[in-house]
Amino acid sequence: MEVGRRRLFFALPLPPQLREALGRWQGRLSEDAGEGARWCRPEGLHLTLAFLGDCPEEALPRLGAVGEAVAGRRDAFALHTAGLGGFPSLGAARVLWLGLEPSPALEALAADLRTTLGAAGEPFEARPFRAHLTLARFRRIRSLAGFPAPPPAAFAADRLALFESRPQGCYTPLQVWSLRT
Ligand code: 2AM
Repeated sequence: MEVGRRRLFFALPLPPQLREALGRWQGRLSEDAGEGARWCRPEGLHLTLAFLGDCPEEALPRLGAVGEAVAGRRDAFALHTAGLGGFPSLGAARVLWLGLEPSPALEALAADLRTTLGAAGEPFEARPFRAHLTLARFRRIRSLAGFPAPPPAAFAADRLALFESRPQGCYTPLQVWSLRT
């Protein structure tokens, strides 16, 4: 990446209890997953809403204004984890993720954020929003169909964050805004 550029994305940070529970589950499953699995660090687990990619340093204040505006008009809501899924599929996966029960509030938040980014002229990855929590990536495509899912959990979606993606899969929130309570 060029000097002065940062790899950024907007996401919901997960509460510590859920990150810890998912980290314990990752630890139990890591032996069964065999070679070539890269488990996402529990401290950086997140739900991506909009992926921005490499951005110039000067974009940070503008992106901060977008995050602040969107968070300031959206109410916090509850989310519920669902079953495991994979990209491209659970039977032939390069990415293992945890799904979420359908949430109109989550869809509305992602749509508001993306519309606001578009109106501000900030480019983002245009792939349709598909809510998931990535747990692991695999060097080779493999079937994960037999994997036991983590127990279902409810958590509060009450913060929006601008994250930076750093080398070695390290995801760090740079700015965090509370949703309305
Ligand atoms: P993923 O976990 O499903 O790959 C940081 O890379 C975050 O942004 C990850 O959660 C990643 O989703 C998401 N993301 C979305 N589009 C991306 C892209 N084109 N390249 C890298 N990450 C992307």
